Amino acid sequence: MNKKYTTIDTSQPVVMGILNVTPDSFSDGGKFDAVNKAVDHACQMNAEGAGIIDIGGESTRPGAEPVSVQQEIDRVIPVIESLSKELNTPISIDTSKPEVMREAIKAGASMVNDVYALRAEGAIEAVAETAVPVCLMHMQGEPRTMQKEPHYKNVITEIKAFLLKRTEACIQAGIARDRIMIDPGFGFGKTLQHNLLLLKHMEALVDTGFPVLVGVSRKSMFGQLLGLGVDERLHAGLAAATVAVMKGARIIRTHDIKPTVEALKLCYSIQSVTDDI
Ligand code: YH5
Repeated sequence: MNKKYTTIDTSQPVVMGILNVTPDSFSDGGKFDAVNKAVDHACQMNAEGAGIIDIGGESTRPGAEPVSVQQEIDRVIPVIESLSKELNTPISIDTSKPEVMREAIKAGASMVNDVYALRAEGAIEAVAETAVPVCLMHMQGEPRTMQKEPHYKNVITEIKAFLLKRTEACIQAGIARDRIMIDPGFGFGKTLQHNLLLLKHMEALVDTGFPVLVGVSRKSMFGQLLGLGVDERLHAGLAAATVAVMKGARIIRTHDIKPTVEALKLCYSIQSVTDDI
């Protein structure tokens, strides 16, 4: 088996571009059209400075219904095959299913992004068999019902403990420590207050030493806070991403590449400017 080590360079903050290949996103002109549109969108995100392209074929939005393994494979694999020929940018597969992880990596994906933190049966093994990095995300409950009544005694310590437990399980299974990233999972079983606390106390996750990935782009926390529709949340999302990165988060998952690249360049410039006094 090819165990070529793939790593994501997080020495500078990285933008991860979201590429949804669910039928509602790219389907008006049939299957080939859908693949072409997805590939074009990824190329544009790459040109705007995305360092990772995150491809997902399963909607994990609150209230979404599950899809089958075959449906997910049919949606994502043609896009990954085509993109991995066209781009050098790392491709991440956003899935919880071990079969999809395996097929995606075979097709050229070089990272796994799992909102279930590899808790599905066989998922840890699927990643351990390969050499790709993985992002472990926290979620309370499951997508269909998670926003009904999110509850924590202490949102920060509980999420940190969950993520550390998952990193330990991964390391036990043979996934090297330096292949693991963590993510508090904004909006996944969290109220507005929980999401704000996670931003306020981002350092607690950064302190674990694992690179922290943050996904706030267009999420409903901004709708709740500001009364804005999904297309009106760019500025708040940039502010939240900026706060997260200034507190040490390293990867921002977003729909809006160019503005996020610009904001993160500012963050990195502030973090790395030398004091001459
Ligand atoms: C994440 O945070 N999120 S899918 C609801 C929205 C807007 C966007 C309009 N996958 C994350 O992006 N993976 C998703 O309201 C993720 N971290 C990681 N690692 C949800 C999403 C969204 C949901």
